[in-house]
Amino acid sequence: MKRALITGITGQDGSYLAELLLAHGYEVHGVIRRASTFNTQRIDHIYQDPNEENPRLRLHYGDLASTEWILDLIYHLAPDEIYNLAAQSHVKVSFEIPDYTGDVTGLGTTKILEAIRRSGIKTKFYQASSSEMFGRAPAPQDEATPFQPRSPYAAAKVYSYWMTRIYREGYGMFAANGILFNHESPRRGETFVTRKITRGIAAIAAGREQFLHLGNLDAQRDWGYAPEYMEAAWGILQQEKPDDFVIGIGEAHSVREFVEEAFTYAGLDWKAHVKVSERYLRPLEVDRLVANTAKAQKELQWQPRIRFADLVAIMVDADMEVLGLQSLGKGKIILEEKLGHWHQWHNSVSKVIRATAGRASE
Ligand code: NAP
Ligand code: F7E
Repeated sequence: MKRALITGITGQDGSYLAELLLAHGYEVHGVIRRASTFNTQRIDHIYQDPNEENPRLRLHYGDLASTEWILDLIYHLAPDEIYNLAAQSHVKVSFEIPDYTGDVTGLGTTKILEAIRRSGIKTKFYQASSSEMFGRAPAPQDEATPFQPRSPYAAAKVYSYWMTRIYREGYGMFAANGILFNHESPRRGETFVTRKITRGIAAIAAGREQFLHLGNLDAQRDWGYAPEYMEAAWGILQQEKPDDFVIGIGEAHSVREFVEEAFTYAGLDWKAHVKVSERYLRPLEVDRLVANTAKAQKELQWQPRIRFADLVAIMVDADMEVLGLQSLGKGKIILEEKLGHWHQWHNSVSKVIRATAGRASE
């Protein structure tokens, strides 16, 4: 049985990756942070009692801001695969806490790479790199596009990207970067724009709110569906040789288009409900990101199946259901038609959406 270690298992991606690896028969270990409030809502449905015999999911405390746990854990577990998904991942927040973001999103990666090297174990390492690294670089962006980061978050990810390559080329480690463009889902953090919009729509439909306050509506992103991006992340570590891959849809939409599509799907007029507020603008913006995924299509045989309108329907449906409203139900059908058994509405969406209801702001 293969053994994997996931940092950031409580996040959007970590929770889907854990489900995927369990479905593939892995023993999965996840790193969680000690918190005074619950931070495991996204994985509670797959939690296994550690007192049971041979649980296939096990959790360990650790924080990338410190080092004392990493070497021990990696040495004793000797996982076949390590996925480094932990990060302070919010771009706007990274302007407010730039040094912490550098510590965790940047230096955190080096701590893991160095622990792998010192432990002497043979493992495959995946680094969650980001399209934000491309920043101002003209679209479309591919593996050869030079990075022009526009935020402390992006700069920290560029550092992690290069440390991953340095350990690969310098020490012959299997260390690979997945350069993932924006990917979303009903488990997306509530302060990222897509989820903020779909939660806002549900609150308006329920009569709880009248307005949704957003920032820059002109920015364009290449938005895909998170579960199938985790299929790509897994595929990157199944290659014979470590390499770097761009993963995205290859199609850009503005925030305004997302708003229009989502409000229209819910039968609402966005112009009556959306207000633009300077509060959500950033000191620097990334205007347009579009993936060129030719390499991933050829070498990983990876193709996105969920398109823009599908993603919007899935997310609006889920947030309607979170508030106990009747959804249009297209999302469930889309998953049945396009995704595998490991990720269906009943086993992956319904079980989690209620637990992730939170508070929207940034
Ligand atoms: P997310 O939902 O924000 O999850 C981040 C995870 O990192 C959470 O499990 C969080 O734990 C953990 N974490 C944060 N600070 C930590 C620390 N100091 N020590 C240990 N763990 C810490 O992010 P995501 O959307 O799943 O993204 C996963 C990874 O891919 C991130 O590295 C992100 O930067 C990168 N990425 C994301 C996208 C995207 O569009 N989603 C695109 C490209 C790259 P808590 O639950 O305790 O907060
Ligand atoms: O912003 C604009 C905002 O915060 C998208 C992270 O997962 O993807 C994510 O970073 C766009 C930006 O994602 C609001 O200015 C307008 O142009 O959803 P976001 P992001 O910054 O693209 C990359 C690939 C990552 O790696 C990151 O970890 O939407 N926008 N109004 C807004 N954004 C937010 N958050 N809130 C607003 O009210």
